[in-house]
Amino acid sequence: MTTTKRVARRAAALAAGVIAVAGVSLVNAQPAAALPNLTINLSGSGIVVGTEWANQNYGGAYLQYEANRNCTLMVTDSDFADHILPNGFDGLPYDWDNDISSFKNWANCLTNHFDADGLTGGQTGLLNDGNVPAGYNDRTESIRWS
Ligand SMILES: [Ca+2]
Ligand SMILES: [Ca+2]
Ligand SMILES: [Ca+2]
Repeated sequence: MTTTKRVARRAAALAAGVIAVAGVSLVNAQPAAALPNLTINLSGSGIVVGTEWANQNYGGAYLQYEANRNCTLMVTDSDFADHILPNGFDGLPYDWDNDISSFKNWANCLTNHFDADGLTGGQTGLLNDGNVPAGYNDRTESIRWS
């Protein structure tokens, strides 16, 4: 093994150790269901187009979605989408699937919540601010804005 390779492997091992320690401290500090606040860029950034909260009435952890423009006023198009919410498949110690309970729109957007990944399964239809309708509470796995 070359010196370069050894250094790379050592760096990888150190990084893995840091991640493992961070994961343990997260688990120890908070219940397993605790979710982090995250900002997600859909296409560019700088303009908030939607905010999704884990609890009803805009409470608990949130996902903030940004883009580089407003939604168009036409509601038959698809301005932005998150096809897969942040979840454990990336090795993350949390999972935003099936947790969203309220949301707000910004920048002329309306939000459509889908039951499954990739804008599939049942959907709420485009809605204005509020709690996710009872039948879709804690079921969202992908989102579309128009
Ligand atoms: Ca919830
Ligand atoms: Ca679901
Ligand atoms: Ca639109």
